[in-house]
Amino acid sequence: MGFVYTEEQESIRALVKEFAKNELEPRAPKMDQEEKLDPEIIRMMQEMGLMGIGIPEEYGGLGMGVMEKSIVVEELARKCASTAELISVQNMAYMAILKHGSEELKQKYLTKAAQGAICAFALTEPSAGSDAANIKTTAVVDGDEYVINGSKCFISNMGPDEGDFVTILAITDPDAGVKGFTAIVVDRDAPGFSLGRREEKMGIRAADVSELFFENCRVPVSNTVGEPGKGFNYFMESLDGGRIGMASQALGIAEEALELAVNYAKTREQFKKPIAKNQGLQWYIADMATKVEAARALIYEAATTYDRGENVSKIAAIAKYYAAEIGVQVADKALQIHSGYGYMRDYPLERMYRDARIVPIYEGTSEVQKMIIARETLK
Ligand code: COS
Repeated sequence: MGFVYTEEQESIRALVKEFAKNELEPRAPKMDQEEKLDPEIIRMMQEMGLMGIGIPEEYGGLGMGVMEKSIVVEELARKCASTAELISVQNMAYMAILKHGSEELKQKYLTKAAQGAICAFALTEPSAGSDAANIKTTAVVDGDEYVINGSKCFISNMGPDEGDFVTILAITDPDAGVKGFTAIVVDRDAPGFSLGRREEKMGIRAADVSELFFENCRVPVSNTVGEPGKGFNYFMESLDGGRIGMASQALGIAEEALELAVNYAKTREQFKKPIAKNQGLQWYIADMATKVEAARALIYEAATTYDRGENVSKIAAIAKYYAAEIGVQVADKALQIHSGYGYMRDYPLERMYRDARIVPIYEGTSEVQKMIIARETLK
């Protein structure tokens, strides 16, 4: 499809495509099996500036927009969805600080992230999954510190070796509902903060996802992001942008799956002809190609809308919902076309199929996206 990408967008795509081909593709199967990202990969991405794609240059970042972030995530996801996830979450997790944080917070945390510190975003709790407003974690002011108690679960970018700081959502005024929630930055070494178990997952196995515990955890009040009581809005706003990154992750998987399926269908012979000569299989390919193009168009629309500074709640939810669903469908059909080979670990499709399956779940399930789309459409 004929999108007009800027020179900067073309060049970041070329750079990341080459990195993904040369460095990620050969390492991805081992990282999946060992359930760990190669530290060398993280180091290389830090050097390329990918930890701070959206961070302004004055804080040491690349100063790019969501469109560029989408391109980076898409290209990484073609070869390793766990790596794409790290970058997608990283470049969403600092957004509340960037948009609403004090100059002191920006100097401290944006500079760190741009230099390669891994950051996370902690909303989910055992009682607050889709119902994000049902959090229980509290933060009580004691002098110039917060005393935080509670727990978070399924937190990406936090693991035994990863995760330098995390922006959490906590209740600071229990009588004010969502207007009593505050966003607070917690350093990994904050007293009273600890990591629970690292989750064992179906897919994106190399990506860290962990439980977080706060037991009388002490954090300076100056780590408040923006205004107390506005945290829920900041988190929802960050998720709007984050969902475009997750949609790009699904798109990257789908694009790669389609390419693998096409190559295989043209070369695999059965009944004395390439299987691509069968009309039934051609119709699979036609559906896959249509879905990939439609997802790309939605993501492009969402990302450019975001970068123009307009409200993206609806278009981001549409892009995430659609791309997440077709990511699974396209990976599934590509696996079917590869048949027995697709099911074997020698080929990347079984990993891609497992990796694609998370996207309709995290950063808001497909059902939550539909709630948002319906609410916005019925307004
Ligand atoms: N941007 C900014 N503010 C937003 C917003 C957005 N996208 N969406 C909602 N808000 C604000 C509302 O404007 C409202 O504030 P005001 O009262 O000041 O107007 C406040 O937040 C409450 O909004 P709402 O009543 O819509 O909240 P709900 O509890 O009904 O929650 C959904 C709605 C479903 C959208 C929310 O719970 C959600 O996104 N859930 C999924 C969570 C998720 O994605 N989890 C994944 C975790 S990260 S892996």
